[in-house]
Amino acid sequence: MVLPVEPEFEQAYTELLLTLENSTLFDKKPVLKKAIPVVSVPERIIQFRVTWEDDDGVINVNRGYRVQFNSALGPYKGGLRFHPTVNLSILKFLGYEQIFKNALTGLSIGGGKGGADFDPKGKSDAEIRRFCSAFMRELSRHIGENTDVPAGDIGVGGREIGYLFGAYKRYRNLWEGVLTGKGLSWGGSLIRPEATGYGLIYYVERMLDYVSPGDTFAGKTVAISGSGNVAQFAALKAIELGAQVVSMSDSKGAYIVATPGTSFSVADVALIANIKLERKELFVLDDAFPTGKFTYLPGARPWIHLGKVDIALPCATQNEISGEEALALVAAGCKFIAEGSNMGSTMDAIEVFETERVKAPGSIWYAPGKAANCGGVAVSGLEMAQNSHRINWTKEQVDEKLKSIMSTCFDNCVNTAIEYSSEKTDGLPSLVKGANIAGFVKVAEAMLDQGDFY
Ligand code: NDP
Ligand code: 8G0
Repeated sequence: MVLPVEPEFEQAYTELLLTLENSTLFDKKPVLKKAIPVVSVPERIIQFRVTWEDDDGVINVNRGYRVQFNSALGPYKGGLRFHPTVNLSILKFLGYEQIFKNALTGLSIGGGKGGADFDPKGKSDAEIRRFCSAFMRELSRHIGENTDVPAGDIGVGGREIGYLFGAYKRYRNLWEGVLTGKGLSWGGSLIRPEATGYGLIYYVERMLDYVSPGDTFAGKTVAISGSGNVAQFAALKAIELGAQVVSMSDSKGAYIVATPGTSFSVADVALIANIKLERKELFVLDDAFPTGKFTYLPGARPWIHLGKVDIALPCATQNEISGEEALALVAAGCKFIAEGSNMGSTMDAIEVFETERVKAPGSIWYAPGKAANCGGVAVSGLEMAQNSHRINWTKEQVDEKLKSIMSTCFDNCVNTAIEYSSEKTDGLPSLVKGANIAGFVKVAEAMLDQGDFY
């Protein structure tokens, strides 16, 4: 057997294809099958050298990338990831997911992703600034408000977007909405920092209400992984709605509440936000957290260490729930899994969730990232709209639009799953099929109209 050279991309590609083939889509719309070999090759990949000087005056070299995957629906749009593991396989999987996710927002945005194998951990602010400047020296030739609009992702937050935006302006002599996630006083949108985490919770609110009309987050036990942007705001919204958040984690380990019925508090999440801004590990908070409140598990992810749990929200990175961990979640009574992270679940984990859904109707419901976390890119789309009109909406206006986009996305997933299902079950519709089919159909039909295939 030939080993895939792009394992993450192959995983995202195969996962999408299997769900399309396991539906009635190509019986009903056979011409769209021709889109697959076309849509799965990026329109363009830019790969470049980034050299920058560290605080000791030593030259460092990193690899920079931008995958401009698909522009059928609008300018390429998607985040930039700065992490030592970044490579083309990871950026192609992220860019591929982004195409269909962006379609699900209902906005006019194409799909892309980029980043560098640069590790922000242990770097000074001056080093980060020099790296961002050096990265933008090349990237600035390839992006623009009507061609490609990057944003943050893992390792790229508000501070880095500021440095990148400043560098773009200096290289191109243009003030334009070329990046999203900008500061509020220079073109940013209210609610963009909160959008992915809040949107995830709004999506799960619809899932809860669909299964048991009137059901809410109040009193639910919610397990979260990660402690970055997405995890923090998912936790805060869940707490606000009366849920108990029982875990948060980072790449070094996990904190789990020591006593059932207790929860991370708003103050605990604020402590986490502060140390993450300084690029520190969660365990530095051992003395700052209330004594005895949490158990720290070094090197662990939360999933197999939980007591009873109602809702699991992976919010760290790809492949962070294995098949075994999925079985542990089912055994812990978990009924809802929704991904804040991109491709949070392995293929084995999805298989567990989907098999269980069909076998025991009402037992478990899985929402993939491209549906459940589309709130982030959606509010980025709203930031672009505000920039081009040179206006600013209030936080209530943006939050309302975000809620409406998440709700419409949920309905689209449910209705599409029902329309194209080949399942003989009266259980819950497959949100993974619904999301994949709805996203794919929108993009493929636009490509057909535009002559990308015929
Ligand atoms: P952040 O950089 O703010 O936080 C990332 C979190 O995940 C940190 O807790 C980090 O731990 C942890 N993490 C990162 N890499 C690994 C790894 N290899 N193993 C274990 N833990 C890891 O990123 P975001 O919160 O923005 O992104 C989290 C996920 O959400 C990603 O999958 C991203 O693509 C996705 N996403 C983000 C959106 C956004 O708007 N930001 C929108 C939609 C999806 P540590 O601090 O130790 O590095
Ligand atoms: O705003 C964006 O374009 C963006 C940033 C980070 C992640 C994502 C995503 O949808 O994965 C989008």
